[in-house]
Amino acid sequence: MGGYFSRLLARLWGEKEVRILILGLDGAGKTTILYRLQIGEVVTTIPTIGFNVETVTYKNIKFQVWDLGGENHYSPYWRCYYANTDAVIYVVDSIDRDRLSTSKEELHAMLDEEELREAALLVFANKQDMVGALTSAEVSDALGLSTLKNRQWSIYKTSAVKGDGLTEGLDW
Ligand SMILES: Nc1nc2c(ncn2[C@@H]2O[C@H](COP(=O)(O)OP(=O)(O)O)[C@@H](O)[C@H]2O)c(=O)[nH]1
Ligand SMILES: [Mg+2]
Repeated sequence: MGGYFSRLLARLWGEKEVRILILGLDGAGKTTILYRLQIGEVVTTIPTIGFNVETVTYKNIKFQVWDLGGENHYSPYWRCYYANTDAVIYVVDSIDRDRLSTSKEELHAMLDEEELREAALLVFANKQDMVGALTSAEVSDALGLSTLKNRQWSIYKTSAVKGDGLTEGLDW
């Protein structure tokens, strides 16, 4: 799969740095996705501001991952990372019905940030390999995606452990 992503990402090559954030509640599958992409070494740093950021850099493309919600609730420090973001990949645990409303709140609070006004939104309705996973339409409803204004967005169902749907989403 690494080869496929390499070719896909080659289309984004250029002088300009491309920044993609992978966000979502803890346990959604973000770290699994980052490793699944197999595009480079994952570097974990804990900045002085106190939360874990995982970074993979591939040519001029930088993926950065951290958890929303929990102790990080609406952290003002996230803003340091929002500037010049081209796209946000928002990962949702499609089996975790109890936390979908929290996930929705965090998503909308994040998108309200001025620095992310131009960023495209790709939602991964993850863990589709599990019995009882909500469909992408159900996840979309739960997150209120149809209410988003002036936002380029799309949702894909994925299984990070199987690697399903990731390429389709990134292709978008
Ligand atoms: N069944 C299943 N489990 C997954 C999937 N993606 C992640 N997981 C599991 O969910 C747990 C949390 O994943 P992780 O990537 O650490 O989530 P993060 O907190 O968002 O980084 C781990 O035990 C993963 O193996 C998936 O698509 N299907
Ligand atoms: Mg993680």
